[in-house]
Amino acid sequence: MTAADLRPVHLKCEHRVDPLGIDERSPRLSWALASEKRAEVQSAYRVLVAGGEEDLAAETNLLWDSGRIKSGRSLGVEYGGEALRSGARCVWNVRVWDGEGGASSPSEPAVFEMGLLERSGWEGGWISAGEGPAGDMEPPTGDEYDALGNGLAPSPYLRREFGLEKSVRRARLYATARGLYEISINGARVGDDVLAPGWTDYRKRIQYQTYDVTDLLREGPNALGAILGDGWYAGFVGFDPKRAGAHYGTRPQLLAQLDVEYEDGATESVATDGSWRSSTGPILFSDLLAGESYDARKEMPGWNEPGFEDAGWHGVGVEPLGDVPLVAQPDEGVRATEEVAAQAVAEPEGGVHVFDMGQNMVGWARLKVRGEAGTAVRMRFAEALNPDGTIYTENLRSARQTDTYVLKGEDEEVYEPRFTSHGFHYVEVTGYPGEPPLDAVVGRVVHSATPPSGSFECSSPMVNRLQSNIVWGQRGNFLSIPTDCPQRDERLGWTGDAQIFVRTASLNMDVAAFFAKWMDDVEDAQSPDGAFTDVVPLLEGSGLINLSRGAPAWGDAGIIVPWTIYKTYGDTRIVRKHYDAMTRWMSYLHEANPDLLRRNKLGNNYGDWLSPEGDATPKDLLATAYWAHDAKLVAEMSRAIGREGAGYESLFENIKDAFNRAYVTPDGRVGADTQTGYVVALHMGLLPEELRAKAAGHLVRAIEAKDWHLSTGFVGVGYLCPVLTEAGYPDVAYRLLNNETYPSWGYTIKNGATTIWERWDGWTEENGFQSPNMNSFNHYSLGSVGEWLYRYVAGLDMDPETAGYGRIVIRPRPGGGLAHARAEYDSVRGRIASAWSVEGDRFELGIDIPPNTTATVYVPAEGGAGISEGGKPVERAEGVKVLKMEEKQGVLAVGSGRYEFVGRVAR
Ligand code: RAM
Repeated sequence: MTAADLRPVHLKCEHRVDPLGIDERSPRLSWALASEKRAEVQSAYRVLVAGGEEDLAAETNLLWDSGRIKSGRSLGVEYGGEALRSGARCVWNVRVWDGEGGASSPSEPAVFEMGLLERSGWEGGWISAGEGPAGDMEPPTGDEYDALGNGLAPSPYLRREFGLEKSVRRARLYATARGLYEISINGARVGDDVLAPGWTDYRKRIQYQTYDVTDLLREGPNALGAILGDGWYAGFVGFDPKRAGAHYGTRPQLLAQLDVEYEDGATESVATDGSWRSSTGPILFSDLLAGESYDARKEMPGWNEPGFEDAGWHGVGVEPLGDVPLVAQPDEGVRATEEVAAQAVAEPEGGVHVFDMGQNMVGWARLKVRGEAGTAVRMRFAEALNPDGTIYTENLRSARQTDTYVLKGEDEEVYEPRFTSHGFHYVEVTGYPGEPPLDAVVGRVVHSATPPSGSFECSSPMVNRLQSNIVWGQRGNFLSIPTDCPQRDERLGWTGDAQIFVRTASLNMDVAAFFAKWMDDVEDAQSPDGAFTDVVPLLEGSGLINLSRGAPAWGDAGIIVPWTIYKTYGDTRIVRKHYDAMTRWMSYLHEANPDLLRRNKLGNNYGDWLSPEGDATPKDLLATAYWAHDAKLVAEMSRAIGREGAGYESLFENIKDAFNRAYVTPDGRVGADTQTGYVVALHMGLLPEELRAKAAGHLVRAIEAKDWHLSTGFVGVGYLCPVLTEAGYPDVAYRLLNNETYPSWGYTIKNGATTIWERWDGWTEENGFQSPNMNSFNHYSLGSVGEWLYRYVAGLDMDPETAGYGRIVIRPRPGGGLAHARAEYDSVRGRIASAWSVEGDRFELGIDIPPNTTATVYVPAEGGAGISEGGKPVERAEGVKVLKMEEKQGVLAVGSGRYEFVGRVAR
């Protein structure tokens, strides 16, 4: 019997598609399911893993055969075959059985490959340019460099030639840097990662990347070439007005190893050692915040190919491997994923051209230019314009974000920087020879390449713009770590921003691997007494403000982020891995606050950061609420991994009691009667049942008191619309959504926002720009309303009792004047969709539910109207069970499949 209908698709290993170079010794395998039939389930599976495609197809020499396992499981199946060695390439597939016992065909094969698992597998050491300090080399000169005057150094170029005597069967390059690197073989760039190896606390953990370079090698002479940048390791980081030497190091170093396997099975390695040569070249300096300065006249054609005359080059310094763990990059890495064409170019001053990219974006620009050798073209990047059309750069603080290109004088020259990144909507070009055409500048969008997973769209252009702004904010700020902003001298992994946005992020893109990586950073930064930090990776000794530990709603990211990843992706390993860190945090809070009100060891207590009413919401109230929330989440995570969670459940109840005694009145008023106070109390389940409705009423009154506007800051904003909707006030939530006056999302959009602003009043008619001291136009925190768009407006949600969308809830909330709304989401179990439209009182809802899941569906049925599916009364529809018919809606249970419902809404 076959069940050709049920198909395993989207095979993933460690959350990724065909990952190369992983160091999980028992990799987890997952698949989603697709089928055209209704109510499909998986009753069993069988995974096969082999060392190559042929063996897999023939089912010979298998590394692992799971056997037929009777189970509906499709997530996180641990590889259970023989131990995998460094570099082992594994090809696998899965077949599944449906509810009737029919077998599917095997899936398309997928691949994963092990990285360098043992430290002893690394043969070389860390190499750096020259023998002495980097200052040995010719320093850049000129006004531009002098103005920086802080030791920015030219980028080292490193090379080595080697011969290969036989034809190559396979070759892998493992590479990393203290700093940033770009590597090439025989003149061809290796891979498409940028800003590798990414940011970690380099004193605790350094990521390496793995590349398949088989096709780049040839029999005979070959050459490896690398360019290094300062990056987070040695460049400007955060608001430190000097180079980051104080944080990690001062001169970049490369560690790389090329492992070659010949056709005859013999192997050979070429590693970073004393045989490499070094020089400087056209990159005068390249810094994440300062930008890049490139003199094309200094290019060295052929430097990364064999046969290049490198007699004038220096040797290299070699440092031993050291004992900082080298780990395989667990996520997708950073890449340039898209190009943005300039929309317009203006000339606000003679010779100053300003390109409008039509979108606030993050990355850099590719410049196309023709002119005389020695001509310097300068590009400055900004998010906004002054009234006279010149670029507004004050809000960048000390981040220079300027790239300079000096022409070599060829026909057409094309330039892109390597080791920098800018946040910008406008590019100012000066020194361009002649009139620059519109395509002289092309925007390159750079971010952690988390795969898109969801989309939301509705009938309101403003709301669609909001969704777009959220997604652009996510792309721009997920750059190896979740940052607060991409433009000014900050760009740090602020934990509060990450926790409030993570759920929204997980709907827009597959962030499972990205946050798994960042949680390692979070644990690296945790202080010995258990406190999670304000920023991750932790930056110590950082100028402007004194970063702290333990801040409410910031440190709590150490609980909320892994919980969200567990819930969204069904990933229990992230919970297991960080469970001790989480319990240390819980003890830290408890020891400091034995009376169960969180008033001690708060670090910098930011409160409801950037709320239009300042610190009106008592900070200790927020702190205590978050602690209770942590307790509840840890209890749930404990159960998920089979640990005792009861202690945390009672802790939750006890904090809840203390919270009520301290902040809640008998008529349901919370704290200082602010919106955020009610929002957290309701969202976190802190009120006795009988006071919930009252408190929700007070929340609505508090909104009315602001003339039906929100007054939430970073902390309250994410849960505001969900809480209103859950409490029976979707109309109020929609009112906030549709507002176009200050403060609202619509106000920022009316004023030209194409990303989420840091502050509700980033720019106002009355006052113009907010203080340049802190005014980013690309911060995602206030975009945490995004989850409400998916989960409530479109109604695509997960049953809170399950993880990984095992049970789905489809519950659209038509309203707000929307004629239609739609969300699609590639969950770990397969594609989910919910699309509704209203015409008159006719309500249509089309949904997709993936196999092996079930859904509860709420269909509006005003006045007890009947519901139909596929043209039939729902009672007779295949695969639909009516759970309840209520006065205004029907509650249905369905299995997988596509369904078309028609119900009725009030006119
Ligand atoms: C600002 C950051 C960040 C916020 C902290 C408290 O400097 O931009 O968004 O989390 O302050």
